[in-house]
This record gives sequence, structure tokens and C-alpha cells, in this order.
Amino acid sequence: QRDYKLWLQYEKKNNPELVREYSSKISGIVSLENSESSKVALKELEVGLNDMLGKKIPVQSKIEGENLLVFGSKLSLDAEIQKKLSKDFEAINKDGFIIKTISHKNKKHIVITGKNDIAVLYGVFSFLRLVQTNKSIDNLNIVDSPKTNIRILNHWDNLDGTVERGYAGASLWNWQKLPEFIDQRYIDYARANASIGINGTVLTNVNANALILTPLYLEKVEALANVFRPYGIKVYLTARFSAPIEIGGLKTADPKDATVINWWKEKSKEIYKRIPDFGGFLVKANSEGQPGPQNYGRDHVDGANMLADAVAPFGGVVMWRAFVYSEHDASDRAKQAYSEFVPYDGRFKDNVIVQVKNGAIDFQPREPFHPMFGAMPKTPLMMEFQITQEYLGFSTHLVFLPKLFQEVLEADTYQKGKGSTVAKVVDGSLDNHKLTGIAGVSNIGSDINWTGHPFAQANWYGFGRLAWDPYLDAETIADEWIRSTFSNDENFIKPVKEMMMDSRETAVNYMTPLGLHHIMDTGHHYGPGPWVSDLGRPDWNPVYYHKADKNGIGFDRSKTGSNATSQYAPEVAKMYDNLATCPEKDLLWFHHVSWDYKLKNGRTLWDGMALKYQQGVDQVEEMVKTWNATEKYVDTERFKEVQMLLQIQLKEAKWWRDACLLYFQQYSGKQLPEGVEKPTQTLEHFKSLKFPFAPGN
Ligand code: BDP
Repeated sequence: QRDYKLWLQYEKKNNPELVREYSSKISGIVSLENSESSKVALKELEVGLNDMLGKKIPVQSKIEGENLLVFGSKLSLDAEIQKKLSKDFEAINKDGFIIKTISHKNKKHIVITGKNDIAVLYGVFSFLRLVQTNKSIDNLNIVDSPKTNIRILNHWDNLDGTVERGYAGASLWNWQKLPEFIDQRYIDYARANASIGINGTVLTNVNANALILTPLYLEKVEALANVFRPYGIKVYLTARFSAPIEIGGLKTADPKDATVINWWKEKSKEIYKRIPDFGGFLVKANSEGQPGPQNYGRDHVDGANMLADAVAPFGGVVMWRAFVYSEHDASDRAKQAYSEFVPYDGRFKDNVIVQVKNGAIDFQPREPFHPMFGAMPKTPLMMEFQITQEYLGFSTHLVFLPKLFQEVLEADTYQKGKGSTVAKVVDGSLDNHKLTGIAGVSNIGSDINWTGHPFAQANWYGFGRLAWDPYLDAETIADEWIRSTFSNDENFIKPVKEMMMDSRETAVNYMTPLGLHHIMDTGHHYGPGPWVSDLGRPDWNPVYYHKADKNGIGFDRSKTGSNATSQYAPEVAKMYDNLATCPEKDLLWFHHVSWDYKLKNGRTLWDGMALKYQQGVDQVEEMVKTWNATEKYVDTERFKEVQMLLQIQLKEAKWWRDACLLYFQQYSGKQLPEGVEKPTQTLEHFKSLKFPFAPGN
């Protein structure tokens, strides 16, 4: 099936000139090595080039002839070629690659190389992408290195096969059949990840189960690690802080207790004996009911450092999550992670990296960047994005997330003056950190198309590309993805790219315009629920976030309110504090303003908000039209699939618009402005909708 093949379609080129051009530069493939990874690379080149060029390209192990495509790691290259490339080798890091047209013994060849065979594999995929996207392979001179070390997926997969916030079927990991049964999907998964430079995967949910650390499961984890290894993908696990009690029979999990310390040391030793390249642990501690060091009067530093000591002898890392908020202090949830973690700056061990969500609340359609970025110069911080669309319409809404990711990465923290972007925090350049990383909460499941929505594949793809290079722009990513997934035809690319590029703002418009946030329905977060006010904790309720009343709407986080703005550098705080300079897209995130507040376009807030909701719906109508016009460029299967999904998206966009406007209208007491369609249902109707099953809950 087409959509199983993701962005690795390797569609046959129908332009004979192009085929001739490529063929003339690739008269043969020379594979210099025989490692598992180079076998993978060779197979990829053969499949890719043979399919795209429609003929079999001969493979050889020596450079004999001309116009050969030669690949192998540095040491496999002939000394003369190594010398020729010496400057380039100096310029790349461990995972970086070189793709270069060279002349060797008066013959032209293309060489793909790097310092090790995984880097070469990245180079091979990058080369194939050139051909996939119809780029020239004339006089190549590409020297590229990833800007972060840990480029990792976080699977929120449970041992019972369900996926928390997963909208693409069940977990890929079949724990029952492992270790003996190696599903082809594990291999295809690894291959897809390698093709975009992802080099790590956390197999298990952050809401962790200690069982994964028992021998029965470790044997299964080992089997997966063995499959992933040739693709350069390291396995990591979530560590349940109370595991020493639950599976170790200890009385405590106190990180200062000698038996606990020893238990984690022994456990780590056991894991590394099976999996010598095990990546390390990801930990959610003292957050949403998960156990942690605070259960024993210790703090996050004690907990993280104890685990860090356990894995340090083996080169492992601890990714300690900063997603914490306490029920005892619900005054402003947005402030809590910063308040709790920033004082720890400089106290974590070298192999600890603190994993911070992109925004201070929780993966909303739009959030200002998390104030922790740039605020802990002595601590490596890694980014946590959510690829799975928990708050973005699940896998039924087409929302191209690289736009969101880029917006966050480009944001300027001003922590070291102008230009201190989040990307510079993440790639370590702002504060000189060697340990760097980007995590993405996976949207992958057992669905044939992997991600539920064919276009959600682009979010996995885009995440990987941005993890490799946080400075890439979303448009380049969209272009690459469309070409390698669907078609190189400009008539298709142009409208579809525009549709993707606008899709995130579209979702913001019909869900949470002007800085609104967390007004999704209870628990499952499916559809609108701005009226919800009965959940156990105040900060779980939408009413806590929008604070609509007859005077206006919005959460005052400025200095006259919760003062969350003070957690940013002064330049940023000032910008957000001041109504005149606070970007309108973040208005209600930072301010409570009256329904009559004048927006920049001269409209009142109420009118402007209503029109935004309407605009969101109109934009989905446009998406439907755009897609319908692409029929002749796409296979029927994917065409139909997307067409049906867009109809759901349209229906749900209207649901969002009508439910939110009817609800807020009770407070504004104003009529809908002209241009906004009248709701066809009552507020009571929307409130009465119940979803005993919503996926991912
Ligand atoms: C929230 C999810 C919840 C996760 C939590 C987390 O609703 O399922 O467990 O974040 O990131 O977004 O730990």
C-alpha cells in the first residue's frame, strides 16, 4: 500500500531527460564496506535508484570505471580520497556526512562518506532525497552535520498495547510475541527514522510501568535494540521511580538510600549487559501522580543525579522531564515548572538533560515558548514537542506541525541579548553545552499508514528534519515531503504546500484564536469544552484558562496578574506585559481584556474572535477545495482517505466555532458580527455530547 511507504516512495521518474541525467552520473554503485549498516545503505540505494530510474544499477566493491556512486566511512576510503576530503572531515561531527563529486585518477565520481557507517547511511538517505526531489546531482558539495546529539521519539506506549494520546491504532511493540517474533514493521520503522536522522527511541510511556525493567521484558527490549542498531537508533526506556519497590522488593525508592542507589546501579548494569549501547532513561517524576524523589522529601536534582550515576559508567544519559505542576499551587500552572526547576540550575550531573515542553502549559495549538529556555544556562535543556495531535484534532485534522515547531525554535528568549533563540538553547550554542537533544512525542501506531492521517506522516518527517537542523524552515520541509511522498508535479506541490503551510494557523483559528488555550473537552481533549468546570483540580478545567466573565476574557499573566511574564528576560516580559506590544496571537494568554477591547484591525475583541472562528472554518472549506482539485495527481486510495478526513475536519471546525461562540456569547452578551454563520444547534446540545470512546485516553 502506498501510504505504508511514507516518504520513501521512490516513485519511478517519468521524465526521460531527468532519468538520463541521473543515470549518466550513477553508472554503478560502489560499496566499500560490509558492516550491517552499510548493507542497509546499499540495499536502500539499490531499491531507491532502481525504482526511481527504472533500471538495475550494477554494484561493485572497487572503484573501477567512471561516474560511480561510492560510499563508505572515512577509513574505508582510499588514502588519496581521504586526503582530498580532509577539510570536510574536519568540518563534520560524529553523525555528519559528506556528499561530494570528486575526480579520482582523472575520473569523476560521487562519494558519500562520514566518520562511521551510520553517518554514511544518513548521507545515503540524503543523496536519495536529492533524486527523490528532482535536485541536481552535478558537482555535489554537501557537508552536513546534525546540530543536536539526541534526536529522539518518545513513545507513550503502554505494555498492554495501548498508546496514551495515540490516534493511529495500537502500539507497534508486540510485547507478547517478542523477543522471538520480529515484525517487519520494526525494521521499516527503524529505516524510516534513520532516513530523517532520528537516532533514539523511548519505547515506553512516561507514565511508566516498572515491569519493563524486569528480565522478561528486557529480553524483548534487547531484541528491538538489535533490530534498530544497524539503523543507528538507540533504545531508551522510561524509569518508574518507584521500581525498586515494585519490582525490586525494597521498602523505599528514596534516592539517598544506599540500597536504592545500589539497586539502580545493578539494574543499569543488567541492562547494559544486554544492550551495550542502551541510551538511558527518560523520567516523569512527581508529576500528575507519578512517583518521584519528592515522595521522600528529596528533590528533582537528587532523583536525576542518582539515576545519572547509575548509567554514567556505561555512557548513558538521564532525560529528566520538567513537566510538573502541583495541585497545591494552582494560582498559575504556567509558572510552576520554571519556579521549581530554575533554582536547580548548575546542580545536575553532566549526563542529565532536562526535557522541557515547548510551552509552559501543555502542547496547545499555540503557546508562547517555555520561559525555561535560556533561563538555566548551566543545565542542558532538551526540547519536547508533541507530534501526536492530542490537542490538535487527533489524527483526523490535517495540521502541519513543523510550522508550530519552527515558531517555537525561532522565538527569541533574549536571555543573552537579542538573537538568543530557543534553537540556540536547544543546539547548545547559546550556553556552550555538548549534550543536546530534541524529543518528539510519537504519532506512530499500528495503522497501515503509521500515523492515522496520511498528512500526519509529514509531522513525523518534519520533526526528524528539525531535530537534525532546528534552523530549517517549515516550507522547505513541506516541499521535500510532498515531493518524496506524493509527486514532483508543480501543479500538485504548489496548492498542497500552501494548504499545509496554512493548516496550523487554520486549526488555531477554529480552536483557540487570539491566545485562548486548553478549552478542549475533558480528559480525552476531543472537541470543544470551554464550559468544563467540574474536574478535580482547578488547573484541569477549561474555565481556569479562559476566565470568561461579563467583563471580558483571558488569563492575566502580566505583572498586574499572575506575573508569569516576569519569568522571561526583561525584553520579552516587557513585550508581553504591554497590551500595545503583546502579539495579538498571544493576547488572551497574557491578558484579560474586555469584550469591547479594540483589536489592531479596529474590531472589538468579541467581533474579532468570532471572525477568527469563522475564518478557521472558511480555511478548512478551502482545504477541501484544494484537495479535491488534486485528484489526478494522487493515487485513488490516498486521495479518498484525505478527502474523507477533511470532511471530518470541516465538520469539527464548525463544531468548535459554534460551541465556543455560543458559550462565550453568554458572557459577552453580544450578537455575532456579520460574516459569521449562525449556529444550527444550541449550546445545550454541544454540552450534552458525550464520547464514551475517544482514542488515546
Ligand atoms: C499531557 C497528557 C498526558 C501526559 C502528560 C505528560 O494529557 O496524557 O501524560 O501530558 O506529558 O499532555 O506527562
